[in-house]
Amino acid sequence: MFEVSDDQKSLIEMVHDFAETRIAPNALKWDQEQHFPVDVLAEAGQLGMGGIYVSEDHGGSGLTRSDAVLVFEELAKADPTLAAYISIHNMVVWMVDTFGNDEQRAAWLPSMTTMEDLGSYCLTEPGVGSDAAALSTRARRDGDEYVLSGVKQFISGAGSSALYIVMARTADTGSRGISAFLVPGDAEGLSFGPNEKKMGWKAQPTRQVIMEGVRIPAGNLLGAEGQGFSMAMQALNGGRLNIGACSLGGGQSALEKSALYLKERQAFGGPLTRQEALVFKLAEMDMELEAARSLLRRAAAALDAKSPDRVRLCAMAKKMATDAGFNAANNAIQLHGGYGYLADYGMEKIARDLRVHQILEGTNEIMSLIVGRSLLES
Ligand code: FAD
Ligand code: 2MC
Repeated sequence: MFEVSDDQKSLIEMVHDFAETRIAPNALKWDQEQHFPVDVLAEAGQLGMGGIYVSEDHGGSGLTRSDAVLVFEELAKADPTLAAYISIHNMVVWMVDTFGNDEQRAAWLPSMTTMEDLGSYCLTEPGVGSDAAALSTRARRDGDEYVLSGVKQFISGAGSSALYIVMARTADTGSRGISAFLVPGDAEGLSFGPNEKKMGWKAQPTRQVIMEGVRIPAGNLLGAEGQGFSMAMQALNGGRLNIGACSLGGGQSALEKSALYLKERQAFGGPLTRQEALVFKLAEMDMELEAARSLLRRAAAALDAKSPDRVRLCAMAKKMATDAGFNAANNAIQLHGGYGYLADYGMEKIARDLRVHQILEGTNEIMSLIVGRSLLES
């Protein structure tokens, strides 16, 4: 189950070559300049990364979740920020492919699988994050249109995306009163807040999405009324795996750079690798990452197989992988001493980027809530 097949090795090699040449050399600059490289995303799209698990019939790559986590780990070794945005885009594209009708697929998939058009996933609101089923954005049916009003908070890619999947309330019946809508970026009444100033993820925009009487055709409803929460959660299961994979990629890169650094750095009459305490620290980072990787691949296989325990496993894997990745990056700063704190060495960027993975796509406390609830279910 945990062996990487020959096809997967070729996939990793392809992603590695792209990430090493097109992302890694620029990642620090994009972070410092807060530049969202949409041209490089379009190149990723040309290589099939805009619709990783969209069926080939609809212009996707037709890969599995088990393949996808390999792709995201490899991309994140070069830049967790860009890798994570590509994951969010894939959540959106997957929702259109899985829950959309022929017309919706034809309208959006050709330009989104190539990443000429980008997507944003809009669940969180200023007053509602973890308790997502309490959202209050409204969608009111008016003839053959819906009218959307409300504000979405922390939306990744907002302002640059062509398509916003917006979860909005169509009935006051809790999670079952939520529907999902395809809102084009140029819809009248749609506007965006300023780009948030953040600790990390600086190379992708995070903005409010503001809807003031946005009118969209009734045909832009995704699936049926009342199915929006379920569809949004299903998309998050895979998103959580990918975010975990991005943390493993960032953490692995921090570990490898730390091992090289300790070999080179001289102190007390020799390289720092002579200090067993530091080698033990490397070993601990390696063990935590490897354990989380095993769990993540198990969870990805469960999602591919639609196993009954997939939600629990995806939640477990998200928490363990994002914790392991952040701990590795934080330890890497320590192992680099003062240089770890300098931007040019890249360690502090990895830690800043991975920190938010413990918060978004469901906080790690919410992951514990999901796992805990599953334990108590009879
Ligand atoms: P809250 O829900 O207010 O939580 C505050 C604290 O309380 C947290 O520590 C939380 O774990 C804890 N807590 C809450 N409830 C419980 C409980 N029942 N038990 C134990 N602890 C609890 N959202 C989108 O929809 N789309 C995006 O593209 C997107 N991108 C993001 C990008 C960034 C950079 C950031 C920072 C966030 C993004 N988010 C996005 C939002 C993100 O998913 C939320 O921030 C997250 O779900 C937490 O919600 P909150 O911030 O409202 O925190
Ligand atoms: N997969 C499939 N279905 C799910 C699911 C999942 N992961 N989680 C919940 N559901 C279903 C659940 O089965 C139930 O279905 P039904 O109505 O048929 O019984 C329904 O959704 C409601 O679930 P709950 O009864 O568990 O609802 P509750 O409100 O108690 O808890 C909770 C839901 C806390 C698990 C959910 O709100 C949650 O995951 N919160 C975290 C929010 C989050 O992850 N936000 C991320 C935003 S995106 C982001 O950050 C990005 C960077 C893109």
